[in-house]
Order: sequence, then structure tokens, then C-alpha cells
Amino acid sequence: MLSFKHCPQPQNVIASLLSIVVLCLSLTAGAQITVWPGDASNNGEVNHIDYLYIWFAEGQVGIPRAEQGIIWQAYPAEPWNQAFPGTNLDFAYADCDGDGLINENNSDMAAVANNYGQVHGEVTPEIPPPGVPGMNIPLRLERIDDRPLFEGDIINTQLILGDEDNPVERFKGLAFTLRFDPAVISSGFSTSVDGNSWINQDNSGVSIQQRVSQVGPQAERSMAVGKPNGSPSGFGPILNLGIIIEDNVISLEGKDSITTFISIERAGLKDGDFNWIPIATDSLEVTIYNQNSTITTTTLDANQTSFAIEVYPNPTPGILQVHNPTSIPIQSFRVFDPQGRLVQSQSIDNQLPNQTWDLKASLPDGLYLIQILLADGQTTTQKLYLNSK
Ligand SMILES: [Ca+2]
Ligand SMILES: [Ca+2]
Repeated sequence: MLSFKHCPQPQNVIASLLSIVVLCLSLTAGAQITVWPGDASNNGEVNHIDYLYIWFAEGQVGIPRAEQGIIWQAYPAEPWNQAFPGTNLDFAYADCDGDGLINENNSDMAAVANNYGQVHGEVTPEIPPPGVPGMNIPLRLERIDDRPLFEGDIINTQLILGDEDNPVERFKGLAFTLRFDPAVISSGFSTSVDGNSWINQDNSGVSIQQRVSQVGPQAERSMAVGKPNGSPSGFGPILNLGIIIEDNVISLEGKDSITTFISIERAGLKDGDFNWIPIATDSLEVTIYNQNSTITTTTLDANQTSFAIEVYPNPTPGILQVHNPTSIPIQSFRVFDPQGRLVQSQSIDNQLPNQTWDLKASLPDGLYLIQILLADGQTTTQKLYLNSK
């Protein structure tokens, strides 16, 4: 007689099958991840560094989420089983909108902008490695011109990344913060990329993202500059920044000039292999002059002929060209320093429409005010920058 005592009973088979199904389900559930749209780095915080992850994973395709969208909430997602190099961070985190494609032109980028500053769970701060000046790749702001600056002026600058000794290899994305005094510098910066930018020499596009926030008495502009469709190598200017001086700088009252700093902080560069590259940052020091100088000038009317008189070049090496298209002769000119002291005075006999004036050789380089007196009593005062070197 055959014994069945070692054969499983039917109810045991069902129980075993059920336990396998439960095991499979629990494995699947365990493998699911939670995506917070915009936190592409999944460090608990949405900020400008998240853009670097999206740019790196540009064009990657994976499993769409069951629930798509970029509302600030937790979305369950299937992992793509592809991780950012050197990490165990799944690409699915960078598919912020959940459509199964990482693309800087879809709402993956909008998710970062919309949810910027949001946090979830415990935040693990991402601090890019700092660099040493002279040893690592420099990042600094450089002025394009050296004309004197007054309230309401635009400081035209270039952002320089890398130099001949420390060039950048395979640029992917740069994140940094500009810190400045909001009582002096307006938050309305202008940014543009032109033909001088080495990261756009192939014209395949440069992405710029920015955000302004107030941190105590200082303001911060967090910026990210990326190259989603390439990884160029080079050094030099990457973008133009027009930094606007406030129209009314209270701290200039009663002073001839003030000095302010625009500093670059927390800068991090990702290369085409997703490595952090240390960056050495510097501050831009800017002097802003008081246009309400201590000298008294005639109040000018826009219709007055004296406005038509041109004095150039400015900055000047010392020899000035003067063009007087009016019929009123110029009687004299006077030069004042920023403290309102008269440093030169000269009568003009030559009444040609185009004249050449020589500023005193002994004047040190710097800002001056030149006042031109016409024969009918009108005056015009212009700012002049002497740069004899
Ligand atoms: Ca993040
Ligand atoms: Ca997407």
C-alpha cells in the first residue's frame, strides 16, 4: 500500500502558493520608491543642485509612474534600476513629473522651480567640495568695463569659469549662490549667453535657472547653469550678468562713495561623469559713487543746449575731445574731484565745433566731474573717469 504521508495535502499546497504570492507582492512593494517632485537628488530638499541631476540624466527613459504630476506630495514609483554614477540614487527620482522620460524641456524642470525650497523627511545637505585659489578651477565675476558706477547703473559682468592653468574638462552643470546686500544691489539681474561663452560654442543650448531669497540682511541668488545636450571642455567666460544698482542707496547719503561685495558661495561643478569638481570662488568688489556730489551745479533743463555738448572718450587717458554743435561758445571748463574740490580750471579761446582739451598731467586716475560753462551762463556737468595707464 502506498503511503501518502509525505505528500503535501491540497490545502498545504494552496497555503504555500499563497505565501509565495504574498512574498512576491511584498518584494515588489519593498522595491518601490517614493518620489517628491523636484527633489531629483532625494536629499530631502528642493534647490538649485537638483537641476544638475536632471541635466545629467537628460534623455533617459524608464518606467512611468502610475500617478503622474508635480504637486508637492509623495508619489510611489517603480525604480528604473539605473543609478547616478557613484551613488545608489535611482534615475526615477529625476523623472520629477513621472512621465517615464527625463527631459529638461518637460515638467521635470518645472517641478524644481514650483517646489523650490520645499523639504520632506530628514534633509541631508549637499555641500559641493570647496576649491583652493590657484590650485582648483576658479569661478569669479569680472566687470566688462571700468566706468564709474552710480545709483541705478548696471554693472556689466561676465561669469568666468576656469582659466588656462585650471581648465574645465567635460562641463555638465554648475550650481552656486551669489550673496549681496539688497539695500545696494537690486534682485533684478539680467543673464545672457553670447558667442564668447565656451560652454555654448556648439550652439546646442545652455540652461540657466535662478532664484532669489532673503537670508537675514543679505540676499542670495541661487543659480544653476547646465549643458543638457553635451559636455564641452574649456575655460573663460560662460555667461553675462547685468547686476543692477538700486536707484536709491541710503548708505551713500553724505558719502562720496561706498564699497559693496557680490560674493560667490557654495559653488559646485559636475562633469560629464557626474563627479563633483572643486571650485575656487572669489568676490567682486564694487565702488559706487554718489552722484549728488558736494559741488553745486546749475539745475539743467532737458531743452537746454548745453546737453548737446559731447565730451569723450570716457574713461579718458587725459586728452579729451569736445564736440559743441550749438551756436553758443564755450567759455571755460572746470574739473572737480569727488570731494567737490576744484582741481583744474581753464578758459577756452578756441571756438571750433571740435576741440581737444588736455587734463592736467598731475591729476591722479579716478573719478572727476567736469563742468562746462557756456557764454550764455548755462553749465553742464558730466562725470568723467581719468585712466591714464
Ligand atoms: Ca535635492
Ligand atoms: Ca519626465
